[in-house]
Amino acid sequence: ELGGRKAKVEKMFGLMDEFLKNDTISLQKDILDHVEFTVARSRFSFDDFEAYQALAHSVRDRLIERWHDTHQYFKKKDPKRIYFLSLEFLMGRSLTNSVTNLGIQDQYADALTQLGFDYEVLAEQEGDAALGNGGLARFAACQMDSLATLDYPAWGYGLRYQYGLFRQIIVDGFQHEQPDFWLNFGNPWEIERVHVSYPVKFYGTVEEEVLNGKKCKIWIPGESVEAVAYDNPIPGYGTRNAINLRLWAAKPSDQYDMESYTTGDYINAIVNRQKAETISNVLYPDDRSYQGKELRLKQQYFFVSASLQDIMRRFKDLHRSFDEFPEKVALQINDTHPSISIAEVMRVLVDEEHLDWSKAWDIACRIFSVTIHAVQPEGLEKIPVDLLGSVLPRHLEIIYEINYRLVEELKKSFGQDYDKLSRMSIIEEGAVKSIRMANLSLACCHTVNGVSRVHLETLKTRVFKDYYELWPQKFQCKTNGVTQRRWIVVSNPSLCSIISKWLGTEAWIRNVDLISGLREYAKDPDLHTEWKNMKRVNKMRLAEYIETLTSVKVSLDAMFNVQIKRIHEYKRQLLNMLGIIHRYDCIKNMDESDKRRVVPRVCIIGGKAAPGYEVAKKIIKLCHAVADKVNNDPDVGDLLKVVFIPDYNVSVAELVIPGSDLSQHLSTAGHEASGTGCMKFLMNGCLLLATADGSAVEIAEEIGAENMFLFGAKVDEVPALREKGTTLKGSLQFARVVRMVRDGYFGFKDYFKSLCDTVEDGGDFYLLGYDFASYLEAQAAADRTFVDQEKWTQMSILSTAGSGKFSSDRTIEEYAQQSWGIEPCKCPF
Ligand code: GPV
Repeated sequence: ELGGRKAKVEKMFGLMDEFLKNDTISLQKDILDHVEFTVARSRFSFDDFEAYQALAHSVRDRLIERWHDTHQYFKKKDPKRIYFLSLEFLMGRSLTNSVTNLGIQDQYADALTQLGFDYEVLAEQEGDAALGNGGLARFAACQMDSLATLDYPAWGYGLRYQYGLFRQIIVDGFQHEQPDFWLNFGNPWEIERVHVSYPVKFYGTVEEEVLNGKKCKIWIPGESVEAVAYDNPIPGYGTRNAINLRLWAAKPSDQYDMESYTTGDYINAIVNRQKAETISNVLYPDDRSYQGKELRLKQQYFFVSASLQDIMRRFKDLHRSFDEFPEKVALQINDTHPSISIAEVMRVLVDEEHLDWSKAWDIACRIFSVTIHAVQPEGLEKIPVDLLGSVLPRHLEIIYEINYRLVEELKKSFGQDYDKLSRMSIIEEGAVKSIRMANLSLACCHTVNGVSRVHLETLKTRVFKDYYELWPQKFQCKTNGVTQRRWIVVSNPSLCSIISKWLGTEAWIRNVDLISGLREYAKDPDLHTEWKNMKRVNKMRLAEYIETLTSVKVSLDAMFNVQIKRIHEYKRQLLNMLGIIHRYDCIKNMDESDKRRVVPRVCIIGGKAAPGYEVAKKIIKLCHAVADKVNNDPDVGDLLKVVFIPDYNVSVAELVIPGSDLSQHLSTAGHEASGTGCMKFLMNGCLLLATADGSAVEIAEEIGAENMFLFGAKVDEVPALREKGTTLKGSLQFARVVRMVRDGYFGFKDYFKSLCDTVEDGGDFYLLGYDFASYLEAQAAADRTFVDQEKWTQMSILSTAGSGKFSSDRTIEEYAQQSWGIEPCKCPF
């Protein structure tokens, strides 16, 4: 029997190439089949969206083929696997990325042209998968691409939200949020796995039981919800490997409410059952603020519990004893959001597998590593004890036990230093007694990763100082990266061709270090010509997009100056706005001959404000108010345009970044853990105007500080500057522009008052006033350079050439070697 099955498997592998051909005719046939049988339209009449759906399904088939092969192979080899747990993944669109990674872009483009369709137009039909907020979530997506491309045996686990990040619409310059019901028209990129489902329990009580003469605890849960798997294949580039991103959706379970069915309240019983689905309904749209909400905790535990059941089932299929668990399993927790998994692993090992506590703890400590993305101690997640005790009573007990043992151990090192012990404790005493999820992670994880060198320093010296002194070896720097597949190959095909042509190879797409080979040609006039043409075409595309969305016409000769990211006070979009106002004010006071020396600028801003974040929303309104005034002022003309791009998301970024000349990264030093947007701009040859914060410090090392525009207070100057507080005076220029806003020069005087207050009157926590002069100087330097197009182009080439370090491939290699201890497992077919 076994021999028979083996022969069958061999036969299947042998037939592999027989399936799904990629020549033009086969692709056309597949697309038309999907038009008829999947989309159920007649092949004689279907529109662009239906064509996109059919196209997507034909790509999906090819993904599934590789994905099956990869998992069959992983199963055969049984390597140590990395499981990447994240509450957020910002995948964006899948079509072009998948086709590119499968390596059949030209074939598809031909096939579609012959059918009378345009590949690019169809690609535009796809909506974004926006199951995340910002950098943290997009970074998770980039890491998945690198894990697949580098052939690592990896799984991603997350939540399948029905509603992704809200859509931003702008009405009279104000942000409004609309639900993103992204699944309305179906999602061809996921595979519903009705048979892969697990019960997830909540509430209830903990009871004591005697088992084999030993006392043990058992959890009698009060509610059960079913987690159903939805699989999203992630193809690698230049490999047959395709890994899996498994997202869980909540469905009602038929356990536990049988009672109501028999008592006759049939309708209510069904309505109540349906409430289970709310767990995976909606993504929390607040970047980095923790409010101790029950639903949020349930989301975290729901996806963690389902994922761990899945991981343990897979492990038990092949292994008998949990002794081998750490040799086969690495669990990465993305920020503290999934850290309840530590308590869950302990619960399963101790309560269900009946391991000794110390044995179980030893296993837990060998499998977990965590990456922290926060900078501020106040930004760390805390869960009120009462809440945790009600939703997960057994987990609360387990956390108390972990903490008890932790504190006993800490006493050995620190004696009776109670201040220290209480800082390091997992339990925070106080008005609201809470669980510090970061401390739970620190106590257990073998590795605690920072996302840039500056960030790791902050973790060591400020945020987790006590823990660093105790366990310095746990702390590691893994500077973030982004995938050049999406951020160059897919979103900037002309740049991609230029790089391949000048390097004489496409190998940089998998081995991005080669990109430094461009340095040699940084002064080559032929390369300059190609480079400038590429930029011009990308700017043209962006200009069209801007005009369609905002009706503002922009000049392609202007410098496109861009700031796109979530709106936050620390990211200082307000500094950008005040700089724009200053520029406007200068132009207004110029005579015609002065004006001729002004470098024309298009200032592009995009980003979402968390729905409850008032200051951020006022900044968005200020952008619009300033834009209204400036764009309609005949004194200004093309010298200055201000554009707010609504509903910023991944696919908007793919369009905007390649068309930018200058990008701005203005966080007050010490506040941006890393920043990853800057890396995408860097790869695309956009110059950076930035503070020496997060990864910008490392970018300056790679490309040379002279090739970017750095400004502002340094990380180690900030605390002292803050101390000085009220005595710190911003420049006269700063006072003047803030006054313009206060006086209602842009209207909405009362509305903007509190916004102005945040940077004046002794406030100005983020030091806008202090940094203003140096910001203007950096902007002036950018102007001077832009006039010298040769110099600018050279800096632009050197930016791309120096971007190699900032590939997520490098980041993932570091994680694989330093944190996870995993090896590639490349599907040979
Ligand atoms: I904490 N980040 C985020 O997007 N959301 C969060 O809740 C938190 C951090 C970001 C950081 O702000 C960026 O500096 C960083 O580049 C990114 O996470 C990825 O590490």
